[in-house]
Amino acid sequence: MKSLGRHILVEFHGCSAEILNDVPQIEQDMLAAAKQSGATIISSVFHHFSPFGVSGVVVIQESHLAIHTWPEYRYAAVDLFTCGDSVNPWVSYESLKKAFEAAHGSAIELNRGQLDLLERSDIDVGEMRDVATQTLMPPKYSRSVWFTDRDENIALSIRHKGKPLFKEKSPYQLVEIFDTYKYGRMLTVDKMVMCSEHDEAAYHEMIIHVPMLANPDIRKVLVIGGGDGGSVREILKHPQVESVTMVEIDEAVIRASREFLPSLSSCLGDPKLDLIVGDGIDFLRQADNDSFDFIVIDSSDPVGPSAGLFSKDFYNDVHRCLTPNGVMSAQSESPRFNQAAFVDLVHCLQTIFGSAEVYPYLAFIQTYPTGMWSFSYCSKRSRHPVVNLDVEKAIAFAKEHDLNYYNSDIHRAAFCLPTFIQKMLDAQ
Ligand code: SPD
Repeated sequence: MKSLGRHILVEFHGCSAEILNDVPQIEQDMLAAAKQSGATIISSVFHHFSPFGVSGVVVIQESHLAIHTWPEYRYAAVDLFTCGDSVNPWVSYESLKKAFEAAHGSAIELNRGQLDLLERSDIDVGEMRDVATQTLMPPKYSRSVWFTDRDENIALSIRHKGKPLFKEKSPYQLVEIFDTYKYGRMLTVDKMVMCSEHDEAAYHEMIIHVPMLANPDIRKVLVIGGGDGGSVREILKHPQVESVTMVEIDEAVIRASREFLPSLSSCLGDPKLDLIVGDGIDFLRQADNDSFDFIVIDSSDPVGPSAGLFSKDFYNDVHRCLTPNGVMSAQSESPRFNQAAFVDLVHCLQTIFGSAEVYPYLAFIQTYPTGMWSFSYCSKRSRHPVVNLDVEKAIAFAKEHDLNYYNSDIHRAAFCLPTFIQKMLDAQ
């Protein structure tokens, strides 16, 4: 070799747009390309960028492989830099061209550190040896792959172990489960976080126990959405409940949760539960008047199959199907991350239930962008969510079930809205 290293600058055109936007897939392809070329992998870091694109680097003992993708142009810029004779960067080139389904690839090769221009000086930097055995330490491989839930201005990133445990494009959405370092397994749809093992309690305890402990006579419950099973699990902690009907549109969410999120889906086989795979909007349109004491809207965000769960027609049906003392709770998005969706939903509910019967409340959900999340409690006939609370009973309930987030103080405090949220709701 006449140089220290070979650097190939690569242009891939006409690639699969889907692959170029898929962080775990690209990481896997880059690692495979590095291995095939004979490289020793030291670490990898991969990020998703807004609104599309992935950037990442695989550091190898013999230098690096780096990538930046533009899925909207089906284009990837890749550079493959290897030192020494043991690694052939062109093997990586061929491997990536195939992996990205590139219609066209081109590259230029540069020699880096031309030996006839360099002057060598002998230095002793020592060797890394294990203290106890004095054997040479092999390089450690560390990786850094991130899931990012974002809009164009705000993002929340959570590090995970790479390849998703579950990945399926259902007829409605992309359903994935990632194994994260801090939050256990995490369910996402269309690249938005739905819940994670280690912080889902906040969401499910608050959407269920706030309305149920303020209304101890609830016997017939309907859940729209909620395919992971967390809401049903919490509802069934209330022994007076006689029946729960759950209508989830996406069978893939239920299947993924049953297989990979057993702590959430544990009650999906309960005899009190009637689990319907279908469209919640159609279901309520056809449901009888006054048929449920409590309706829970445990939806995903207002895009794709959930968009209709934020509409006036849908909530007119919710109101119609509640018994005279009935109540409902809905996840009503983040007042900061999804301000318009939050404000529009609260206003819509006020026109249907009456302004005095709609109570937005907050919980801190760590894995959702900004952490600040809202729910909305509505009652058909003046069932106040705090005045009606039997505090002693709430304390005993939280203790008996060893709850993680809900307690009677949180119940009351959740309805105290920061001034900026009151202002956004008051502004027309
Ligand atoms: N962006 C998060 C909104 C998700 C709300 N639903 C989560 C489903 C949990 N059962």
